[in-house]
Amino acid sequence: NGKLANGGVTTRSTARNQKTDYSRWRLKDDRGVQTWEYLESEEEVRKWPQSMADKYFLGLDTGLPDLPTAKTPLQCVENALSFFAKLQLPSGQWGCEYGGPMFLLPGLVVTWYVTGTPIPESHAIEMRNYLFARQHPEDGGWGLHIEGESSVFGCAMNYTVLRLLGADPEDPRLVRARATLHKLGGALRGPHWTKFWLAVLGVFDWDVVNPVPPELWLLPDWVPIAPWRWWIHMRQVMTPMSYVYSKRWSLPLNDLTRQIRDEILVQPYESVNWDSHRNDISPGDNYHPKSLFLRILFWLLINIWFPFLRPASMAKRAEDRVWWLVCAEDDNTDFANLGPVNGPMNTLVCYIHEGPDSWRFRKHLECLPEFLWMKDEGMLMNGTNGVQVWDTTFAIQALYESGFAQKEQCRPMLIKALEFLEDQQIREECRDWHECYRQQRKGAWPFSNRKQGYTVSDCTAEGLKGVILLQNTPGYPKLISDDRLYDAVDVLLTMQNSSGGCASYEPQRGSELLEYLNAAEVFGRIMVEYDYPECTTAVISALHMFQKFYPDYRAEEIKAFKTRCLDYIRRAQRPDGSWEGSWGICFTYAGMFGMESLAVAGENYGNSERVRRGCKFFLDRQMEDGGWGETYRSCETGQWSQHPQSQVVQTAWVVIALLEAEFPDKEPLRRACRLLVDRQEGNGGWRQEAIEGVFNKSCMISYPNYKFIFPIKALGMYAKRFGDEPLL
Ligand code: LAN
Repeated sequence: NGKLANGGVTTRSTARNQKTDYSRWRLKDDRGVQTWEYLESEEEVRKWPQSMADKYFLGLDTGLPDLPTAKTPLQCVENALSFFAKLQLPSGQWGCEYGGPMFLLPGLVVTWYVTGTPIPESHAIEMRNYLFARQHPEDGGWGLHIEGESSVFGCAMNYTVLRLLGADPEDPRLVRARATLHKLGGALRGPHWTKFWLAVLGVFDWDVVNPVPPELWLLPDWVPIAPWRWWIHMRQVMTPMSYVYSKRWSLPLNDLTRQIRDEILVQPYESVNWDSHRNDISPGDNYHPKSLFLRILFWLLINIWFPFLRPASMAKRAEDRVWWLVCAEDDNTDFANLGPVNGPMNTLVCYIHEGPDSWRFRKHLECLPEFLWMKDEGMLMNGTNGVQVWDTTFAIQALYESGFAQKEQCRPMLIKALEFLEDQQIREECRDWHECYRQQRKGAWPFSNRKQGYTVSDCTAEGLKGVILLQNTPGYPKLISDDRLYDAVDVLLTMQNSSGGCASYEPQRGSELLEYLNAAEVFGRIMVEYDYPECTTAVISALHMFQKFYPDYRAEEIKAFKTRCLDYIRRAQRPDGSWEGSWGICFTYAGMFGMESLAVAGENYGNSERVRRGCKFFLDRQMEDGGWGETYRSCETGQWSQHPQSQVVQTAWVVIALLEAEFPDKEPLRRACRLLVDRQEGNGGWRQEAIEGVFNKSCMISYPNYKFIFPIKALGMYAKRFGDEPLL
């Protein structure tokens, strides 16, 4: 029946080098809800032909003809468009892969496994293929993200996943991965999340897991460490995790999990003193070492609170409260959940609390595949349930800036994109939004889709910009009423921190000292919201654009809001002229936003020393070939780290920054644009280069559409400024 039997059956000979039939994969796009389907019957294959986008994502021949080589910037944009237009998905959006992190698939596969969920064979095969394809050639291991050095987190979790998916421990690729894991000290030296998932799987004893007490959710709101003040991703992960921790729930041991124990530990299971390894972590995994304060707190919880003081009634109350919060999250996201970590965890909680046949658990199982993505290398887990709204509104803006939104040829495509944004705007508040501490969201745009339903400051801002631009261009329908735009502005006006900057999902709710409670070890700056130059810029530029068309709506508040934002942006600029990015790599990304903010304030190269400093920062780093290249190390260290190769995406970011700055000298810009044109492929696309995005300082994440969107925007802006002359 096409299903892989669960329960530790290792299909030794079959697990090697299998591949599914790539001509059977289809991306289903149901109003921005994306799933990859594997068609089992010939009949289905005939009825549902593969699109050019499917083929492109799967690395199949797209049969696209070679285009005439571009000489001018707009010819290059024209070529790019003929390619990019074919990637538009049926609902009008430009979703794509969102891989990079290597710690997401394990949560899903462990959850499937421990709940006895059958894993479709097509998926198991391609997940194995992806993990094999992403083994580092030097040592056979995996890191925190695809470009990161092998770590215990990456090796222990992905090795375990391969075993759960039926891979043979004697397969030479597993033998190598195991050797690397052992060299790093074995799975016991993994971070908290490794220990948590392995305890759930029954491979580790719960004594090795640092405590996650659900009682935290019984603290009154005024307490400075109360979880409602934490960054949304941390509290939505900590919530289901605390439930499982409190129950100390584990899968009963079976043959496979017994074998995994032997394979990932460097000493016999029976000889392990679990408690002594709670804080044991390999140096390469320990990006953010735990504070002494946190280690003392853990000691007190383990040795005093849990064994002697914790009343059973309180445990019950805490678990009940957490269960209520889990249900609220599920209801408010229609089971999509905030992200790929809490999605599987909430699934597990529903399974534990309500059982395998419960409605809630079943609903989760239906939604989990929305995190999966299929590509030429196999199947991976995306960083969110997609990038739909975000990439679509950026695409709209790029086409607008390059003058193409105004042309007849692009109108049908962009009307579809506008319809998508119309459909995805969030129209109502959450249920019990105050009780579950959610941010105001009516009128907001999310990052992925409306179903997920979380407002993000810059997603709302960029969404608003995309809509305003198109709705005020002749030939476009007005799909979103003024009232709905006002709703979006109302949301934006709730998003400012007291410092003046804007954060991501909510304004900062707790002190940055909460970072002393950061127990995840592998990430930095995760406990509370911060000011981000990227988010702040998106919000001011959106409000600025809004005011051009709607000068009367909340005018005074918007003006004051913008002033505070700009003060923050100016303060955030470093003495060398740069801004440090948080969501893209790194100084090139944030510099583009910083310059855009200053342009909103009317500052340019001619009148502002800040802008000149910003330009100098970039000009000092322009490479021989005219491009820019920065590695992800910049994000980890906060210092510029030069990439040996220039990068198309970063070069486009800098071109945009310099054009925002009204940098007067054409030559450096011409050379940079020349590089963008030279790197264009015959079919109008660009090749994937180094990874583009980041989160939490240490984990990189891919934005594959950026290689189309930003060159289009940069070249279009260049042509507007200097004319569409050949770039020679
Ligand atoms: C994202 C993706 C989008 C990103 C931008 C909109 C680009 C940014 O400007 C604001 C923050 C936001 C919304 C963001 C926050 C953190 C996310 C959700 C991610 C980087 C994608 C994956 C990441 C999430 C935390 C991954 C799960 C990992 C955990 C540590 C819980």
